[in-house]
Amino acid sequence: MAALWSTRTFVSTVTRGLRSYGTPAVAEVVKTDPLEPDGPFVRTEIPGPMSRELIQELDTIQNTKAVSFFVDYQRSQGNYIADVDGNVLLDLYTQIASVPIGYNHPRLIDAVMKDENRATFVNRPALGVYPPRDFSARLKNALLSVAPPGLSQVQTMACGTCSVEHSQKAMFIAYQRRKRGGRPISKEDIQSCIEGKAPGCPSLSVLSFKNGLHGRTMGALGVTHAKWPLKLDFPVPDWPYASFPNLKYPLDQFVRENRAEENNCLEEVRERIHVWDMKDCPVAGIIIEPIQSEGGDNHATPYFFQGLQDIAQEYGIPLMMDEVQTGCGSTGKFWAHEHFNLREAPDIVCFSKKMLTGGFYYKDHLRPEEGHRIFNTWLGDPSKLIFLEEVVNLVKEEGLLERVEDTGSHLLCGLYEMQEKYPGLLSKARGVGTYCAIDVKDVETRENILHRLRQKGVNLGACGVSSIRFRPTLLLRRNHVDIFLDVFDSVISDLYS
Ligand code: PSZ
Repeated sequence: MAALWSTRTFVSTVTRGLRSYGTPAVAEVVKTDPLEPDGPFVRTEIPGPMSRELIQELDTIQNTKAVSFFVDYQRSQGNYIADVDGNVLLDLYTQIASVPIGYNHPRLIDAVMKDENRATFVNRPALGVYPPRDFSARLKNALLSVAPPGLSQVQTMACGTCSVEHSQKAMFIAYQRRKRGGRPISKEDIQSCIEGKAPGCPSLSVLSFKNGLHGRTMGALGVTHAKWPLKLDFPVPDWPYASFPNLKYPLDQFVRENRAEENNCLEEVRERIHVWDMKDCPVAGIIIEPIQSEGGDNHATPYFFQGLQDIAQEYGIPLMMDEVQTGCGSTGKFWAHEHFNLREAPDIVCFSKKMLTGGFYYKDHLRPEEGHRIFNTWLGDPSKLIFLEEVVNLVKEEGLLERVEDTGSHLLCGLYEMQEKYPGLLSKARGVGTYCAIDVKDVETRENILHRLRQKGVNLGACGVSSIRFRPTLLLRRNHVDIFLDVFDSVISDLYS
């Protein structure tokens, strides 16, 4: 039985340098992390017996329908996730895109062990009221040292949704402040807002894009237009959304068609702004993902984003880039919007996931004047800044952005070869850095492929209608990609025959 599930053979093929996807395979496994295993190891079905037992137990307490398998985090290392049944999988999905430098990275373990960090781990402050002495230094070292060019204000938050929600509030506050034109907040404003009525609670909206996902709280759901389980049964605000460009890939082969599509979408943005203005629910800001992620890894070109910034500026409203999933290096630039050559920085950039803390960078004009306006109890967690500082230092010291670019081009070449080899089944290989995806002919086949990949020691995720998406750590190397491509080829060839 064990032999049936074992994938060790793939590793030896790779290390002998027998395969080549576009570029020569490495002769030896280059170890990113000395503790990382040489390859996946599968000894049971996944989820295995222990996972199934734990799922059953948990199911008596909460709904477990989304659980894949139970994890042994102690034994997970680098790019490999270990489950409770003794299986070790190459993890190309990494906790829904949120592990920057692998499991149990020695630098993070060292940070936990340091005496001087103990108080930060043990005491969780209400950061807006009782910040620790080193808080500004930590913000500077961790967050501002990688701030998107042109943004120097930052607010931490607990998670991605929370960051989006509070960014929207920053936009609404700025919008109303401008509308008041210097007039102080009135008694009527204060009275009416407590009752949830105008003028204190104005009718305002945020424009977003079809298939976008920005989070699950009510304001974030107002700009989220993907996957029904997020929205069904909730009284979500009725805000405008425009179509996100539906481009043909590879982008450089369909420039003319794609330009026309992007122009149509930009026109739709203008039209939507106008319609909501007529409805007396003016658009106070625009939110967009640089690569639409949950919605299917949909890309748009710099032309589109530049055009969107022009529209935002024309209407005098902020443009907010949701980099919760794209941020922190996996596109080969620290922020995905840096690929767009925008005339100036977006007004707001939200982050979370690989950044380990949630939050948002913003321009000065979005800074609230009063205290307690963008506020909650914790406002994040400074212990996450300790980890982020290590991540940021590693990115710089080890040139991880260059590595992502190199590994990513190798991965994309491999995906192009696979779609050529299996036409009708695989299509639309696309990506920037290691932020890659490929489409499968239908959703059932996609689920089947993901299941079989897992049984052979590769953990991957889905997005959109029938796409597979890659969200590895920043430490992934070509030899990991080769391991994946071998497994992928064997899974697909089984299905194709
Ligand atoms: O089902 C879900 O709630 C999921 S699955 C993946 C996500 C959410 N991604 C989170 C996300 C994101 O991708 C973007 C672009 N913006 C905001 C969010 C929300 O972040 P969290 O989940 O940290 O609240």
